[in-house]
Amino acid sequence: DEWPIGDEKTWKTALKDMEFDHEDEQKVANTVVRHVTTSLARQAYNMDTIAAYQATALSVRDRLLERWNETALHHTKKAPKRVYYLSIEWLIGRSLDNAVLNLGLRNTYEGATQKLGFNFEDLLNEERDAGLGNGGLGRLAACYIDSMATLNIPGWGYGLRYNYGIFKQLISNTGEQLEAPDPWLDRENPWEIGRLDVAYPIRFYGRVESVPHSDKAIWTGGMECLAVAYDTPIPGFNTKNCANIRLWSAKPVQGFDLNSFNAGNYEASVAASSEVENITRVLYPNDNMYAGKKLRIMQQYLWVSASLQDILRRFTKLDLPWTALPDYVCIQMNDTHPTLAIPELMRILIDEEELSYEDAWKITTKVFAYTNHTVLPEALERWQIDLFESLLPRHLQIIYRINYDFMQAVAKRWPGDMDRMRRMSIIEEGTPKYVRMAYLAIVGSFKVNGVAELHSQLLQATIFKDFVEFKGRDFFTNVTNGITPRRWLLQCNPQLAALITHTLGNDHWLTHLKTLKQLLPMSENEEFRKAFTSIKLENKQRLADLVETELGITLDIDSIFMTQIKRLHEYKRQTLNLFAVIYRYLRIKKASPEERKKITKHTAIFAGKAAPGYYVAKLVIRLINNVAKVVNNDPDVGPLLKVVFIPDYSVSIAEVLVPASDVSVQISTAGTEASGTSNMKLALNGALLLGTVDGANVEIAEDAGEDQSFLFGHLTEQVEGVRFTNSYQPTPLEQRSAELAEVFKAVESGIFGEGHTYDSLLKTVYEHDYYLVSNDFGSYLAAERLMDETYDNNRTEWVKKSILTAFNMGDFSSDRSVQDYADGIWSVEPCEVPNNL
Ligand code: T68
Repeated sequence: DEWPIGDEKTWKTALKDMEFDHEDEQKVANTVVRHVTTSLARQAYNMDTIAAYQATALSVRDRLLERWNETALHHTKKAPKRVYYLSIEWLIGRSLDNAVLNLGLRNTYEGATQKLGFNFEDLLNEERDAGLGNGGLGRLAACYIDSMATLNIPGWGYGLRYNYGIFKQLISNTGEQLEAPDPWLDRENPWEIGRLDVAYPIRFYGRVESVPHSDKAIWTGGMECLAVAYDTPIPGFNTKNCANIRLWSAKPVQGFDLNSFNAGNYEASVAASSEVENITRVLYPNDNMYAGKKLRIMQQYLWVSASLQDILRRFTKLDLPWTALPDYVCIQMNDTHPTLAIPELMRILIDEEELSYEDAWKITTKVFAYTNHTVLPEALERWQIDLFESLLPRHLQIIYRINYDFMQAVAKRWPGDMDRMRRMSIIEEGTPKYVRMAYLAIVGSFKVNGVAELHSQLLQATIFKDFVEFKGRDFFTNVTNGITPRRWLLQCNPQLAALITHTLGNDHWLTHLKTLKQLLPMSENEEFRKAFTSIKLENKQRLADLVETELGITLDIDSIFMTQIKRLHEYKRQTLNLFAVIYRYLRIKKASPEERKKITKHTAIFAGKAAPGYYVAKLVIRLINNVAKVVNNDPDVGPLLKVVFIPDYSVSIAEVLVPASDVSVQISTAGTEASGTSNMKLALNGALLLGTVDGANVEIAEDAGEDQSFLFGHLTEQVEGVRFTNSYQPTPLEQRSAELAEVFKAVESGIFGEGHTYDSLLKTVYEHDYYLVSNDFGSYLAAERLMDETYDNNRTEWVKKSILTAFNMGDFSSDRSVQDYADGIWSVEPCEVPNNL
């Protein structure tokens, strides 16, 4: 009301000057040049491509911040219910292209920078990926925040600002993965705003004193540090709304060590505590594998404590009773990594806000929802009690109390059922004892979901079965994952996006992906098929160029580009694909020149990182690279088969691979892949699915139409039995698969390098074969044969399948997923920033 302070005319003129005409290339150029001379402190004529990128990014950031501010102001005024997405990983990749596309300023910026003498593509390629994630889980968070902004849902993401993101993958001369640090912040990051004034104290260790006649306790001593906020604005598409990812960085509390001052030890009192700064130093490079490291739990606590303090500070400004918290705040937990938020909210409400335990619990259990991303037992988080007790003594007390009450309730439902109590306890008994984070997440949440239909059913039938009986069916739900069509079609495949927009007559499909269905009849239109095909070929050529310059391998763009891009993991079975490649190679070698003419041309494309400590996964990378060396240089093979391992897989590399693929290889053992999301990206860009009946493949194949996909392999309900047989009544490999036995002999003979190198990899299949590689090998080869026939005999049919696949993917937009969360879990409404603010 007191605005403006000072002279009104001066204010208005200043604000007017900031106004921005979307078509005005000159004005955009001015802002870019101004950033070169001011923000970058360089002479304008001294502007190289890096400087041009940075200045352009800063100019775009200004546009984002205007929207960010307007959104914040509007949301403060309207006070809607907000959702907070807590994810320990945010795999956002590059931001410049995405930002200008979402802002509707792509052409203006391209034109302006061109007039300044730069090629916009070159500028885009100067940007480093923000690689603050391992794989699907981190990328999912990035797609969801894009959709939340686009749907005008009031929401923020919270995460950690790692100084080093996922490691850079190098491949040695022997084909092995090497890991180098990713110093992504070495160049200044134009997409973040450090908010050094937004900082919260975080405590570790220390002691707890109880307060008589109350639930309250006092936690003191130990080590204190600060969590400092860094914001990354996330623009919605075709809306003014702008979301935010707030990342925390650990910082020592300085200048308060009065003891050191008094002792005259000034230097020690200002020395940075390296233990504290290590907390947010590096992203843990494991996916689907629990490691149990102390620094990791410290990361988790710093992150959830700072996020909660921030969320509650915002809520307290509304001046409402604590019982209103669930009407204004919903916290979605991306996996169990933020589960400490449950005892942390309890601690704050009880110890600091002086609520009773019961009142605090009533509130807490209405705030949280939990998304599970895996059924693999080795991936479930369980923290050792002693570690927990020393770091977070008060939280352990609270967890014991939560578990006590919970066990009482279980005992009441099933009197005397001690085995059930043992199974369901949040505390796993034994030496040592553990805290089971998934169970804590379930007990403290109001809703739990899986990430694809099959996965959600499996959760309820297996690892959470007891909890379904306790909580009832409605407590568990499914939200199938999705991907943002802005990045994964408009941005990575602009030609196809343009064809779609042109054919439909508008770009409504970018926010209503199901309208792609209207294009299904175009599969019968020859002219459309031609256009569609030539776009695929252009994208394949772009990838071929990259492979030629980076790896010196020449690809034939008339071959089938088969793509398997994901983390290396035994359950994902890159081996199945690779062994089939070797089998194909052996077949080519044996074939006569006449027979060779009949062999379908394949390009096998692999990319992905292995966790640095995952020996078998790293052996797979080594074998892929050594097979590639032999196959690509064998004159008998020529263009019939090429094998490519693209090093250092990242979001920006995915943006090249996805639109260039003909076949999407999704071949995890049935029942192991929770959902998958590369399957969605590839399908949306017209790749046919070669996959197992697993994760979201099921829904993709169903929507694409069963004829469009090549499914194979044992089904989930068969896996356990086969696995048992493999383990306890093993038969020789030749009997399980003669073809695979032949492949193994070739590997052992040393044609891909010293035979014994791969012993421990082959052994996993010879013995136990937990993931059914040998059992599914035959049907995988059969699926490939069917695929080859279609490609060779009826290319028109192939293109039709590709079109039908792409345009049936409307349900896999992250807009649909986020809307499902908003309606079914969060109960939040859109709160759109008016256009004429
Ligand atoms: C993936 N999980 C699932 N985990 O494997 C995939 N894990 O099926 C699913 O599509 C995707 O999540 C999204 O729901 C992961 O990516 C991790 O990266 C991870 C990271 C840290 C700890 C455990």
